[in-house]
Amino acid sequence: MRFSPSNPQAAALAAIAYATAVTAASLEDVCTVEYARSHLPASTFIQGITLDQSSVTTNIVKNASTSATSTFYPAATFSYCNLTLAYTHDGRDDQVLIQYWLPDPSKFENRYLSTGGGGYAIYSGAQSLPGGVMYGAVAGATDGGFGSFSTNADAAMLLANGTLDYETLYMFGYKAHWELSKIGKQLTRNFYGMADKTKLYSYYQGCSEGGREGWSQIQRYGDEWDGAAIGAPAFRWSFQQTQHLYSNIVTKTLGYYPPPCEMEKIINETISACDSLDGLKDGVVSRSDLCQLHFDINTVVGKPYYCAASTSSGYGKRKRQMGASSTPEQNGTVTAKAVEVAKEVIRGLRDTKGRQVYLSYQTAADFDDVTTQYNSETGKWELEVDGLGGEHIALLVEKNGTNLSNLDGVTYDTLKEWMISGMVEFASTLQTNWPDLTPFHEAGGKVIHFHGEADASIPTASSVRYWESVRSIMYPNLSYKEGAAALKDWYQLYLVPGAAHCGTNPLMPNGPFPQTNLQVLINWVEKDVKPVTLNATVLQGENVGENRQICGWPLRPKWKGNKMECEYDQTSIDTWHYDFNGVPMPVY
Ligand SMILES: *[C@@H]1O[C@H](CO)[C@@H](O)[C@H](O)[C@H]1NC(C)=O
Ligand SMILES: *[C@@H]1O[C@H](CO)[C@@H](O)[C@H](O)[C@H]1NC(C)=O
Ligand SMILES: *[C@@H]1O[C@H](CO)[C@@H](O)[C@H](O)[C@H]1NC(C)=O
Ligand SMILES: *[C@@H]1O[C@H](CO)[C@@H](O)[C@H](O)[C@H]1NC(C)=O
Ligand SMILES: *[C@@H]1O[C@H](CO)[C@@H](O)[C@H](O)[C@H]1NC(C)=O
Ligand SMILES: *[C@@H]1O[C@H](CO)[C@@H](O)[C@H](O)[C@H]1NC(C)=O
Ligand SMILES: *[C@@H]1O[C@H](CO)[C@@H](O)[C@H](O)[C@H]1NC(C)=O
Ligand SMILES: *[C@@H]1O[C@H](CO)[C@@H](O)[C@H](O)[C@H]1NC(C)=O
Ligand SMILES: *[C@@H]1O[C@H](CO)[C@@H](O)[C@H](O)[C@H]1NC(C)=O
Ligand SMILES: [Ca+2]
Repeated sequence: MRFSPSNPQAAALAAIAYATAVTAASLEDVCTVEYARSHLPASTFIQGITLDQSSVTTNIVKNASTSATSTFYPAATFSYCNLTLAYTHDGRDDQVLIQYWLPDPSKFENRYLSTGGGGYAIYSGAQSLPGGVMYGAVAGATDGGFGSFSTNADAAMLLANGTLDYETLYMFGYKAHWELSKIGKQLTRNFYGMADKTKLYSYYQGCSEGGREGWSQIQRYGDEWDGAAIGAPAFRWSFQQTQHLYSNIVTKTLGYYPPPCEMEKIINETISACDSLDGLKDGVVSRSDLCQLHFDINTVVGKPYYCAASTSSGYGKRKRQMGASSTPEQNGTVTAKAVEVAKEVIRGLRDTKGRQVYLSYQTAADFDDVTTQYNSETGKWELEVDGLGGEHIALLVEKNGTNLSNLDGVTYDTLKEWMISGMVEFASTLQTNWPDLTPFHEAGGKVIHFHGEADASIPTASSVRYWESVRSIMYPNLSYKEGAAALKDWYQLYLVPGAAHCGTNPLMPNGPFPQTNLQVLINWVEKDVKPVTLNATVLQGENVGENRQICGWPLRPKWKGNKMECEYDQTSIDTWHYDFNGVPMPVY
């Protein structure tokens, strides 16, 4: 974990010599293979790694632009140098590819940003990188050593049936990101000729698996980061991935496989009924807690639903699995059984003794994991194995494939066993819920952590639980309110009203999304502008472009005469907390 520049004195002298020259240089001057090679960190500056000087590629991209309705950054136009290179781990015949987008020297603002992936990807295409470059940051991404930028970790995870590739597991878990940022920061210093004493601000931005990757760094390498904007992290891995199968087991246990349209109707009715509980009738359930406390889903029984036949991959279909997605016309009335499925899913996994094992989605979130599949031969809706949940079991638990063909014999107790055994097995790699952030805090780090309140893929309460774990571990002697206030100085959690998984929600188009997180974070880190509410924007629908503010947890939004207040409501807060009395260990 140590490194030393090969010749720090020479580097410092050189830095001074060309510091002024570089900021005056054009992209054309610096975006060449020769310039890049001669400004790489020393090839062995990280113990155990050798940079491959001959692998460097560069190309200039001029006037790239982003749209005003992008999720993670606003509209901007910028030019950059796209630099790629490879390195190997000594003693291993591997190759890791890394990619950096370096802003025009005149636009560089002494910032570095690492970006992450989603699902089993450590790199989800170039969509994360603009967020750095537009703010004068060098933005980096890695392929994790999985084979190429378009190869995900799952494709490299299994060497043979029964044998995981543990290097891949650790690279995906946290190593690849540490290497990416170490190399990226030194490259940035060299490339722009920064003097050693000049501060290089280091940031992370990512959502979902990318959010887990971010926490993997903050938890382990606290002093490497000045700030992180992290959305809906896929952490507490073995619980999170296994819980994707919980909804399937609910339908199996109750013996009822609802047509997707029936579940969609339940959501639509829930949204209509709960919209106004937050004090503002805008089509957005900004208080899923009040919805849970005051809305009786049984009232939906008997309501007619209708969905036309469809062959497209529209709402209500499995979005993350391959294959045909045609559904027949669905016409009926909501059954008591479907409502039972909905209630059981929202309650979260309990074992057969009735003890709580894990948490679940918020009321008014889509029932994505419930999705059944239509059997055109029998004309019936049947059990479908959730893709992400099945993949975790097949790949990392059974270690012999990437999907699970069926859920025969699987019960609530099986899910519990998978969650707990995975907590042990992946504690040092994927679990990523270490709650002591002292090194990060002591180094002055800041986190903006956000999570859509209607997330249908990673339960919103999962983020609340982690925040609560950090609060109780780091401020054990403070009251809840005092601990929350202390945490707010450096770790802020925001639940985004109506938002889906790492994005906007078509069912609640008037909800806000915190598009400018990186700017807000930069202002906090570099100018000490501590957010009170989180800046957000409506990104779709009739109010597109309008500014909104999001309340910081544990405060909750409540409109009084069209004015939003952030209120403290203990009864609502309590609905977010679960007592996992079915798990014999603390689950952070
Ligand atoms: C980029 O935009 C600038 C400013 O609008 C313009 O002068 C320049 O010609 C553009 N370059 C390219 C390659 O499009
Ligand atoms: C960056 O460079 C890599 C390697 O040459 C290339 O595959 C990729 O398409 C480039 N990206 C852009 C945006 O130019
Ligand atoms: C594992 O076993 C399955 C079923 O026999 C087989 O289809 C698959 O190719 C094997 N995978 C590997 C990586 O050996
Ligand atoms: C639910 O609401 C959406 C959007 O408001 C609508 O498109 C959809 O048809 C509704 N679904 C059902 C089953 O009523
Ligand atoms: C749905 O079924 C009801 C009852 O059978 C029928 O009256 C109605 O016309 C059907 N609606 C559609 C759009 O098919
Ligand atoms: C994978 O392993 C599990 C547990 O050992 C076994 O039950 C299952 O049949 C195996 N599947 C394949 C495709 O080999
Ligand atoms: C499971 O994986 C196998 C091999 O990759 C593939 O042929 C099959 O279609 C997959 N099944 C599902 C349900 O995705
Ligand atoms: C909490 O209080 C106990 C007892 O006074 C003390 O030993 C401990 O160091 C305190 N912990 C922190 C984190 O301040
Ligand atoms: C806040 O968001 C608005 C758009 O909703 C944007 O114009 C403004 O620049 C943002 N503020 C910051 C600090 O990013
Ligand atoms: Ca509302």
